[in-house]
Amino acid sequence: MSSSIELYRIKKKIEEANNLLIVSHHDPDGDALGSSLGFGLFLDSIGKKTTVYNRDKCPAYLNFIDSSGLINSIENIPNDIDLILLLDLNDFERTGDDMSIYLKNTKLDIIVIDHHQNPKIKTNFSLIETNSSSTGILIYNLISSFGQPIDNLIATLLLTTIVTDTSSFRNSNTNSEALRVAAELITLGGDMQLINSSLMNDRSLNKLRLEKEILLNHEFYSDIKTSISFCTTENYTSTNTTKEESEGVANFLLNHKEVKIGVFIRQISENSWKVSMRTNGFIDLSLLANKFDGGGHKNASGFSFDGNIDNLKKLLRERILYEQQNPTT
Ligand SMILES: [Mn+2]
Repeated sequence: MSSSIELYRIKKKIEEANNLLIVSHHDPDGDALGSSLGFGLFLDSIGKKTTVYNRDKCPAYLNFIDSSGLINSIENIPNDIDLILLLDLNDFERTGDDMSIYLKNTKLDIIVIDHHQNPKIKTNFSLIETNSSSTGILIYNLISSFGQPIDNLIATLLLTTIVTDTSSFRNSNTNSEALRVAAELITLGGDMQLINSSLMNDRSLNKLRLEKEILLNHEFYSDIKTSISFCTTENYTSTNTTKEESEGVANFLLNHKEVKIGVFIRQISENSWKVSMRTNGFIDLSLLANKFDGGGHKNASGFSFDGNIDNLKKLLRERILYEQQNPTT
């Protein structure tokens, strides 16, 4: 089905609903929060009741976003919800355990609006554009179809989705649509200055200390053009930092010209790790992540791993070498 028909069906479905629940993925980024809070504000402005849920709170680097209306517990979801929207995800598991159970048990219709590959949710209402730089762009198209004005708050939230998901227009997913929509959002009052200054001035000395630890753990494998670094729970504790302060390490590793794949591994608990991978078109990282039961995009993906980190690095290196020697076209 063409996306304009999908968009029309979804718009109609939303018009018929009164009390909507918007959910995005846990550990939210600028796209998850900008899309859900931006669309929530828009729905409020056209007279709907809206509840915006995320398992986790707004991270410090996005604290220019007003997330005071966000709920983090499924107990606070109103009983009279009549439609559910899932944004920037396509797998119930990405919402967290509680919400995942809630979604599996609900009889309500579910709309999915997303730009990730390998959709896992079966629904009659989905708007999925893997070429779109952010979910916020799809939300922008959807809001535009209502023919209602977009105010400067909504414009800033939607602009945030593009700036963060393209790493300030530097990732290879930056296309003409991203630049056009960003320009239109700035015309509508989107505050690029606010977004840029918040994203760039979030550095603390503790973060610098954490980065030192992460760089001490850094290794470059020239045969697979891959930089791998990791951060232990001890590194976070000793520098008085949290996982938020290590956001973007995989991208940072990619900033070096010999590096084609940046891998950042974060320790969750003794034998549990979270892996983030970034590239700019070198190999398809979504396929690589799938091999480890993870997911994501071609250029940005991740997975969780239980076991020893040396074993994890060994498996990763073998798999990356295999993918490089057997590229899937
Ligand atoms: Mn996204």
